Amino acid sequence: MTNQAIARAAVEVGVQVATGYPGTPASEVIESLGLVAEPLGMHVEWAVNEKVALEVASAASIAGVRGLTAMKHVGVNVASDILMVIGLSGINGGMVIVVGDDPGAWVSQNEQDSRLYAQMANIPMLEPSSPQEALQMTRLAFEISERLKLPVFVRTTTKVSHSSGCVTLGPIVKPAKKGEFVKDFNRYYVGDVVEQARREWQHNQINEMAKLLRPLGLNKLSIKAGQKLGVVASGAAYNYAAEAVRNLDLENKVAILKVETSHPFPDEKMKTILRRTRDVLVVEETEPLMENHLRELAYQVHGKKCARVHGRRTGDIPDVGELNYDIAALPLAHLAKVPVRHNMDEADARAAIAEAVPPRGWTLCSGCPHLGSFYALKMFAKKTNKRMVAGLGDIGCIGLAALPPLQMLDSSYCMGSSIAQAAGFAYAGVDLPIVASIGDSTFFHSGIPPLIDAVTNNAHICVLICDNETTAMTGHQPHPGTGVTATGKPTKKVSIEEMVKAAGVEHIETVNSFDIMQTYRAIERAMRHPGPSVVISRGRCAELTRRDARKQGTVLEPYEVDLEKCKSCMICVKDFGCVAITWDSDLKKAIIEPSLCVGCGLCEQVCVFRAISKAQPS
Ligand SMILES: Cc1ncc(C[n+]2csc(CCOP(=O)(O)OP(=O)(O)O)c2C)c(N)n1
Repeated sequence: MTNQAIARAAVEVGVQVATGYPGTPASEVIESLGLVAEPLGMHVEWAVNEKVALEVASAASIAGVRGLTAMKHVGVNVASDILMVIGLSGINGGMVIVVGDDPGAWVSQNEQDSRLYAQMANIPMLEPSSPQEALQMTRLAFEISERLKLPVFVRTTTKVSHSSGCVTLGPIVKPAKKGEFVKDFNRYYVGDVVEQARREWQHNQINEMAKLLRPLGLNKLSIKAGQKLGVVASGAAYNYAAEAVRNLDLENKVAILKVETSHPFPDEKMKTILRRTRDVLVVEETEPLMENHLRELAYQVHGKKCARVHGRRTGDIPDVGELNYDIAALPLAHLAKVPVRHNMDEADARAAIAEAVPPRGWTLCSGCPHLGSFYALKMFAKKTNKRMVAGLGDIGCIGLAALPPLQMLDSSYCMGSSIAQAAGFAYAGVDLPIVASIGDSTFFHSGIPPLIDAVTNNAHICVLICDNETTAMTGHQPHPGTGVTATGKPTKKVSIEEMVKAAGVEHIETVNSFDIMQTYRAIERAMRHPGPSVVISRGRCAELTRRDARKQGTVLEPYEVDLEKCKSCMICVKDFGCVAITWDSDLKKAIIEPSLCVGCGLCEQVCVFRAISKAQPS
């Protein structure tokens, strides 16, 4: 997998400090390194958030060892404060920032093009299209970084990050270096007069990069005399475009520039393709960056012999969203004046999947502790004057409580936003009980400053911290509250209760997520408190419970419905919504699928007719 290939490159070049914060599609880089950290003597950590991750790894690199940090695209927003200045001081040991973009926002709140960050921070960026390239380019990125003394981005997108292939490995260099700090105030004290000089230095380094690249053979341009049509593409988009060229039998007719340095762009090769063709189709994700840049270069090339540029801005490719083979093939066929040919393998695969897999909505897992927390909140909401609360949501599995049947969240923006937004509602005078719901990992990531803010300004809000003892949504990575490091070692647990107390919150209660009445009463008491209050609803993630049972060889005892007692009220199906409970339309009764039930007992508490209980062993 590309992410593993990146991790492998880090091992091959002797990275000594690797950090990250979980986020699809980039998580496997740090996960893979965590597995080998100990024998290699590498420090690998899941940092509390992306800013801290970048600060830790870049400091190690300032101290002369090689560092790497990995995050998803929105993580760069969090890390952007340090990102904007780290290039001014520069680093010493090679430093790579891996960023996984998510065109189409399949697993994210937005699609966002990290190439813009590379431009804004003026930090070089390489962009592989396959696992093999990911390994080679990451190695190269370390070399470039050390030569230029700048961090280097390696950008992937979901389809590249998660694609797999055969990869030729290189030798592993065992790092022998110890970090050393050579003081240099004019370099590391970024600001004021120093900033101007460092900015100039950074610009010069970027200009140097063009020279460095020449012998490395990056940015492959394939062009022959007489080719009137050109394609400029990068990353996953290059794969779609190259496949379209092959499938449409245009190999001899189309010039292709595969852009591998997304900052700085390969201007000379771009100008060549502009000069020598009549039309250039730009296939890129997500913003029309190369397209705009090519138009800018067209002014420099000027004269009649400059190609027209086609892409997202000309409507040849849709404005937004992830690309695919068809999106690339259609305008290409049009410009080449050949009939379009669809990729039948893909079309067949899609049809087969559609037939084999029934459509399924997003949902919380069966036995998820959040089912208990939000059912309790729903009970509370029903008892309020207006029979509703203002539910400010956050990122993570809890976000699924916004969907039917729970529908207890009215919003979701970005990590940590729920608490400050709830406070904003309170100051605005919103006449509803205001509840901010946030996961445990998110609380550590960015929930603490807004909680302090709410305390200082005495916001009348209830913060529901749903602690499922893991960073569930991204694959169960540890966080400061779990007492485990990225390498699986036990470490000090940071207590959420103590953090909340230290923030100055006066009303704090911890409840068991699997006890609905206890949680409900705690929310009720919390809402009666005049200032900010916190309810920590704690219950182990159901997936972890399943894993624990598999590891320990224990059997999870399922619950069952007593069909005689079931009055077909459907509360468990329509109001609660654990996916282990289904409706038998022949019997007109609720039934529990034993293979999905983890035995959490929430449904027993939900059933008003006491028809649900632990199954009797047969
Ligand atoms: C800035 C940023 N970094 C990372 C992510 C990826 N991400 C999405 S959900 C999530 C997990 C949140 O974990 P937690 O708060 O514990 O909630 P859970 O999923 O366990 O309920 C993460 C890290 C993101 N969306 N934004």
